[in-house]
Amino acid sequence: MLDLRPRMKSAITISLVPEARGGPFVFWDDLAAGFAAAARHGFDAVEIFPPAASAVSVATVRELMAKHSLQVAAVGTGAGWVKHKLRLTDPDPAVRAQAREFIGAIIGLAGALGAPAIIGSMQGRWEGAVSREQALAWLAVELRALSERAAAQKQVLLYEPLNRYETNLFNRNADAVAFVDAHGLANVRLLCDLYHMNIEEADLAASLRATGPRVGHVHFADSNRHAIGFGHTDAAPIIAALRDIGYPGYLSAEILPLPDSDTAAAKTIESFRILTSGRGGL
Ligand code: LER
Ligand code: MN
Repeated sequence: MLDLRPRMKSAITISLVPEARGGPFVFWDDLAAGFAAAARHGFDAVEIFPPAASAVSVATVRELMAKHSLQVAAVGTGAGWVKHKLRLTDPDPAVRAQAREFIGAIIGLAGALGAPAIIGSMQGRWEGAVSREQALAWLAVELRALSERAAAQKQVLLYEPLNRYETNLFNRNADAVAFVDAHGLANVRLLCDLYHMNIEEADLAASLRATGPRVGHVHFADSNRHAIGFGHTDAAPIIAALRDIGYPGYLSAEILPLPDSDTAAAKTIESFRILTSGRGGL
């Protein structure tokens, strides 16, 4: 029978942030070379991790998109933390305002490229004089303002639960969904990173099924944050869950460039094709 469920799409990461060196990005430093490599490997899209919105020319990216027939899957904001130490839950209101501005500008850039922006490490954490309750109250205010800004660009805002070593706000999808629902944040979707989920969730496929229409983006990473197929995550039930919830979005490889960028990209697209063709496990 004809399968009318939406097709999932492949994406691969390009980091333009030297300070993030050692982080989970496949291609580095050179946007044009990253686009060319993504096209050579047969990806549908790239995910861009810029140092700031002002560092990227919309016209240049649009030219690269047209030249290589690639979409932009998402734009990351992590440089706001890695480079500038800006967090949405910082005790200093001036820092929170700068964080909001930094992310707002990236929402503008992403929107011009037809993509959503990601809030990952810029969510920050509760610590010191800041209670969990206070940090979550600030987070709710900022997610509301930023998701409205995204809606004005006809985009959702992606919020990413991270593992316990990177945040103490939300580590599991169900807790993040409960928070987003409780605050009526209708334009926020979850970025479900399979690497973080491998650390925090009891059952990755069950968690994705429960998250359902709140799944807005997926970071496609194996247990060790290498390409899917290079670790021990059982990816077939995860893809089955995403198919069953009708997930129409990207499987985006936010992974370490190991053993090298090209091998990581090649393994990712090979795994993506096997898994999404319905030919089963790896
Ligand atoms: C960002 O998408 C992420 O997953 C964090 O772990 C930043 O490294
Ligand atoms: Mn991620």
